[in-house]
Amino acid sequence: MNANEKFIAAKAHVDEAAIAPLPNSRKIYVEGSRPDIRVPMREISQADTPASFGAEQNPPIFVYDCSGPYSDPAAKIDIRSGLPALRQQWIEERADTELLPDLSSEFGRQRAADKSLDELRFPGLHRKPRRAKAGANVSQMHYARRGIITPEMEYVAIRENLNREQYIASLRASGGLKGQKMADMMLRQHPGQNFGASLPATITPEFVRDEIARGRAIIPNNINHPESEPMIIGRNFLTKINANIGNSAVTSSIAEEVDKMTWSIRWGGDTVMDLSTGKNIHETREWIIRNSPVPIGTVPIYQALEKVNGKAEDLTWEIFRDTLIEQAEQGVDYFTIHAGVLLRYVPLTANRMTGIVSRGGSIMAKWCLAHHKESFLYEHFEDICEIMKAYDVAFSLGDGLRPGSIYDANDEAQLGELKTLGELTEIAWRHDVQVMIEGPGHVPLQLIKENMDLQLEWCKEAPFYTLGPLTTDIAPGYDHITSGIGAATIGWYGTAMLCYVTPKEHLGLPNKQDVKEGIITYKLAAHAADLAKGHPGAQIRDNALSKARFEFRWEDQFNLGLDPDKAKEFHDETLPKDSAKVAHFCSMCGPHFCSMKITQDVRDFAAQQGIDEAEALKKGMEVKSIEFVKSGAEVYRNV
Ligand code: IRN
Repeated sequence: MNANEKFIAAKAHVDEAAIAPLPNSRKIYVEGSRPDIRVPMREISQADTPASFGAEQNPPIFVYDCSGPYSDPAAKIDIRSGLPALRQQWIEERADTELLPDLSSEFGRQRAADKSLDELRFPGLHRKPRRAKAGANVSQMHYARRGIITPEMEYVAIRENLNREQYIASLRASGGLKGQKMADMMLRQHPGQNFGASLPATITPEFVRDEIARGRAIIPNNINHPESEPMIIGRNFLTKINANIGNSAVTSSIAEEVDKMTWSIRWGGDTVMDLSTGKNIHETREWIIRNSPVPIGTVPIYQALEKVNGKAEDLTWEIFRDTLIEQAEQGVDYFTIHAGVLLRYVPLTANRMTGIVSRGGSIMAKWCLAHHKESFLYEHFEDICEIMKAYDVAFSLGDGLRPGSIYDANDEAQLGELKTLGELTEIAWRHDVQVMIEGPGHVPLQLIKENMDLQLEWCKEAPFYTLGPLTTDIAPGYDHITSGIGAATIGWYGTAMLCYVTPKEHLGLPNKQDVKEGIITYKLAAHAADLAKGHPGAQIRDNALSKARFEFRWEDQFNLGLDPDKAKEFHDETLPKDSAKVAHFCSMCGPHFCSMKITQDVRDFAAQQGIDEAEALKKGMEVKSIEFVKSGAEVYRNV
């Protein structure tokens, strides 16, 4: 049996590694104004501070949790039936949608009728597709502009606050020896420099509504994906990350793609894009959406191209439109649409080092040149808006002309397209359709700010969603890092969502390990941006981890990190014994050179002598220097 056949045979299978609880973590839910608004968070508990550091209680830390029911031991997961339809009630209550008797896309109907596909088909409860009633607009932007705060908006407001009030309360209540002082220390945050963003101390549902109404944030949640837990993308909120998965003609199966989705959200993927271009795209997507608690994005032109056997010039508006409807009725939450690749921009790429590197962009450029006509995506943009608002699919306006090398960064083709994306944003907003804008690509550090500033100006602050950018081209195999640097920088300047890049970028289809590596790299880039912007509460986790590190609470240091498994594995490589988990040193500096241990000695010394820390430091340093000279090369033998 190949991997796909095994999966189809088992069907209930979820990769154990993707659902095992993270250490010392518990899933909690914060209830909103009604009992069915239950916002998930991960609570990480900590050990008490050892007596030598003052024997305090350390309160639990709450972190954002994208993993959905997979990390809830009380949830019964069977991927054959899909996840519970969390938002169904909210959608129905609005009474502005209707169930369709059948799929309305031609292709969807054909696939449904094809008996030979039965084995591959998602077997769970068949959801009839839903669409807006005639004349209705079901986008969150439409509700927001009419002053309505939806349950989705309240949900994301609670989610963005990371339960900060509860955290502060538990911190104060925990008392400990230093009580109030510890609370203040844990909460102290640097003000950050936020380049024009306006971050409120507490995110309220009203603030969320306002940001969506003015187009500065989006909640991607198609009415046909009621399984999704609402999340928000906008520069006045936590920076989000997207993970790309999907098969190619060369490799991977439905099983592997569902596994990659659950794996991505375990490590913190806020959204997942299914970029499948291989076999059974329709069925693969159905399995992914029905089992995904995070929004799913796609690039519909990829599937449209499959339908015309890979011949870009054979694409038509009708085939594309049918594909949009097919995917909207399955529940795709946002579509990448490369409508800014205009005929007149294509010649501007002739003198580039790396031409057009976007898959969608190159397909559209080829079509425009073959027909010598303006792109049908551009010409039919208002028709596309009509489809988007009938299901609440958000636009992710594609950057088909993004630079694919440092040499091409911020050139005329790229910036011409960006301007057009700004014009299209205004058209979409006239239809109350949610929009984000895709960005590059490859950009050296010194050009990143200019790129961000132009996007804010031309696209009227619609959320920017960038692929990195890679800040140098010289490290194939390490492009998660070359791009993570750019991602943190552009995130700080105001990008709302960062599309991950894995170590396999430019080299091959990522496997599960690459997916994890890419996600962790992007989580840290996003968090670095949140710290720099001064997002309220972002620093709490840093403070907690640093305190654990200083107090040699090794297990807490691992558990509070983005990748507890790797931290523990690295530590245990040289000091595997349990006794090392309370030791006041690690194998990096050994027992005599640990700066944290020395600082603590200095503080104790100061307390004993009744002198201040600065004086003690001076004295302590003298003592240490004598110790240093005496111990010399002996040190490492003691480790
Ligand atoms: C994000 C920002 N710019 C591009 N992206 C993502 O790149 C896009 O959302 C999609 O997931 C991926 C490939 O897009 P192209 O190559 O078709 O443009």
